[in-house]
Amino acid sequence: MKRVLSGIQPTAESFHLGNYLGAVRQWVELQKTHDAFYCVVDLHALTVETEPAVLRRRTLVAAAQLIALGLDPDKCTLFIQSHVPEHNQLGWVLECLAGFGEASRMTQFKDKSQKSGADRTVVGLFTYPILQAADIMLYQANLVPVGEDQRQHIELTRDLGQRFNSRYGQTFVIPEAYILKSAAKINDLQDPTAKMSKSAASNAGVIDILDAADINVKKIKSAVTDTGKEIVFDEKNKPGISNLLSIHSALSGNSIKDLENQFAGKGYGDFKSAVAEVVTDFFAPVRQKTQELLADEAALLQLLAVGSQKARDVAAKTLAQTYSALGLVPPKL
Ligand code: AQP
Repeated sequence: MKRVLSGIQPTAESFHLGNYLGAVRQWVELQKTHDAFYCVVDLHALTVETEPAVLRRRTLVAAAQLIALGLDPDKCTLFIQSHVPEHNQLGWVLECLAGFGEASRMTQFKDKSQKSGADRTVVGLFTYPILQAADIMLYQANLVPVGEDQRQHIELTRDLGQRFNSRYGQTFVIPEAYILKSAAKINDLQDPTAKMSKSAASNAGVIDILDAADINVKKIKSAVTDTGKEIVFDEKNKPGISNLLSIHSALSGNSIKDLENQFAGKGYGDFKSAVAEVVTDFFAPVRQKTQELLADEAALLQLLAVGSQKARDVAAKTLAQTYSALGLVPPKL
């Protein structure tokens, strides 16, 4: 079975619709056909200053939410990144292989550091794609299911893996990004030309999965649409309606063509109500299941402990091979 690895940051009280459609939904499918490793990347979350109690809560909420969204700890290896110290160890090795110039070209770093200014940008934000490369290669992953915004980071991972292999001998599997076109990028409801993102200036265009139904209904009903009346998919001229069509289609399973036919002659109001219903119906059971899992923290931690042990078994092997290839002297046992 081919191996899959992906991670998600516990940097919000809930995942948003973009995280689910761009990434987690693929994770659920891939666990059926692949040897899948999924982690809550809490070390990456340290690139944003967070209260310890908040980080702790968000990490557990993230893990519970992943299970509620369909990850089955019996079918995949689900763990918390900081439980596997090999991530940091391989991260350092890759930092010593990555060029300053190539790390500087990461557009996510450029965008985020520009927003907060150089003095408030930590070095960890700069090196985060390299730690991410370590997250992936530690498990010799073949595929990395992510949203479109992560494509450049996967390219960096491939470059680092190829460089290591050609300098020190075949050590790493070179992974490929697994990005589904249909939901590669879900956009903000208030600014449908920008990706839905938890760090958007306003939360009004972000659908948080764990929010109460009435909040999300209100957000969808106030989504920015376009002039005109037709409900047709046209990303260039009708980005708002196109985004809502993508969301409806992804969650309901109806094709965009079917939806266009179904809503021919109807108004934006009717269409938004239908999108709101699809979204709230889809996520109501997820919210409930997340709450149930969080209510028994000991059981949740036990599930994660099993996952970390499985992850460490693989990670330790890759790290030992890497150190040996580099000429680092192993300790005498
Ligand atoms: N809008 C999106 N459409 C499709 N996929 C998306 N992803 C994020 N936003 C969208 C995918 O979600 C996964 C988790 O990524 P993460 O843990 O790095 O979360 P994130 O990228 O930090 O989420 P945000 O909201 O995009 O955060 P900021 O604002 O900090 O950049 C990834 O696979 C990502 O592609």
